[in-house]
Amino acid sequence: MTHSESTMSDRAFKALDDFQIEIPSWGFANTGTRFGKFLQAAAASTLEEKFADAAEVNRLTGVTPTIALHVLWDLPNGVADVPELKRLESRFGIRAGSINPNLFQDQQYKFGSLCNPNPETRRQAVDHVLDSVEIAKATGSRDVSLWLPDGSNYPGSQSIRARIGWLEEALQAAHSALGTDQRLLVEYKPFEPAFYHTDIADWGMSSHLSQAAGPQARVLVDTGHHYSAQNIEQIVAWLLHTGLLGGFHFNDRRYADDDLTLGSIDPYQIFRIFHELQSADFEGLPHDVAFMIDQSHNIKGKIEATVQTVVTAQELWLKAAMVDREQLARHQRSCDVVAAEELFRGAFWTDVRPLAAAWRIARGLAPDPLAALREGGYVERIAIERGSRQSAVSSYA
Ligand code: RM4
Ligand code: MN
Ligand code: MN
Repeated sequence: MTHSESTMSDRAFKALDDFQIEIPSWGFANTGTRFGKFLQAAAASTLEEKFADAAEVNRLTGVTPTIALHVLWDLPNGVADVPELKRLESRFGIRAGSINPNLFQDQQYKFGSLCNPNPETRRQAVDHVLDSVEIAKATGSRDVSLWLPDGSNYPGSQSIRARIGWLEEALQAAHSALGTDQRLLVEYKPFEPAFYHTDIADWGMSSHLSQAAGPQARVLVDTGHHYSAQNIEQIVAWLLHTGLLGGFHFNDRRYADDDLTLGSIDPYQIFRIFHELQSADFEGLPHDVAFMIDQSHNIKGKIEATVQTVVTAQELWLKAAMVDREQLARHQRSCDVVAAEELFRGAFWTDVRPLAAAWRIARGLAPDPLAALREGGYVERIAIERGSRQSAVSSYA
């Protein structure tokens, strides 16, 4: 190995040692579109099955020790379900990750949850968030990750400003229930399910609401929750600068909130986001960002899709680690546009897969997790075990 090759592999190993990502329980369940669901024999319908699947992904990749949970899909009895969850944690070696309230499926939320004009409905929604904070305390989860469907469909049908006030009050109430180590993550989304105005539509609104809620609130960036032309890495840079970046929901999209596999449509986008994060690390800018996946595997096999996502995330993280940031800073200072751009593009085009495979072998993992999944027979086994019952588990669509 030449000197530069060994520097490259040291850098790659360090980058991969630092990288972990949380996988969503709902990525293993049957989900669909608003037109219907296609059921898969191997889909998980119980919390136990979701933990088993998460453990298989972690066995193959070694970088997914936590699973994100949606309260009503995974812990419908609230804190009373936590002892069972603890048993699953020790049995499968997977921990509960972020706790996600469900403020979007019950009938009373037709006109909104935390922003509903009916004070009784707002109270119920706040209570659900407070229950979620309690669950997170009981599971030892740091992050309560909040996404609301709230908004309106027709101009003039709601007071946009009144709803801002209700939201501030609700988030302050949630924040004041947090333990000292916990955080409230505030997710934004431009539209859907509301199609005229959405109460938390962009990062500016999330930033304001996080600051109004309190010092432990942060913004959550879901990569699919932007208009096509938006420069997401610039939003990330601003949130790093203001200290408000709390976490990501990674996925990909071609049109809107498509929840497709990370990097499947535009891998360069994720590379550019990872570059912003790693350049903040390089410059010593403090930040604490949770990496989470938020995808819906409607067409692909669920475990296959999750493994593919994790491997893609590692590859793109590794490509971003290939940027020579000292050299890039020199090109930026001298405004050498083409040299800077070529250095940046060159990192993106580096084939990092051999480095990722070498890292896996060194860590006692299979060099190709997707191939190992196929060879291991796990999916075939659970398809036989689970396939006989097509129970309707609750999940979106
Ligand atoms: C939303 C949003 C949330 C996710 C729900 C299921 O579009 O992305 O993060 O929890 O979907
Ligand atoms: Mn999301
Ligand atoms: Mn979404």
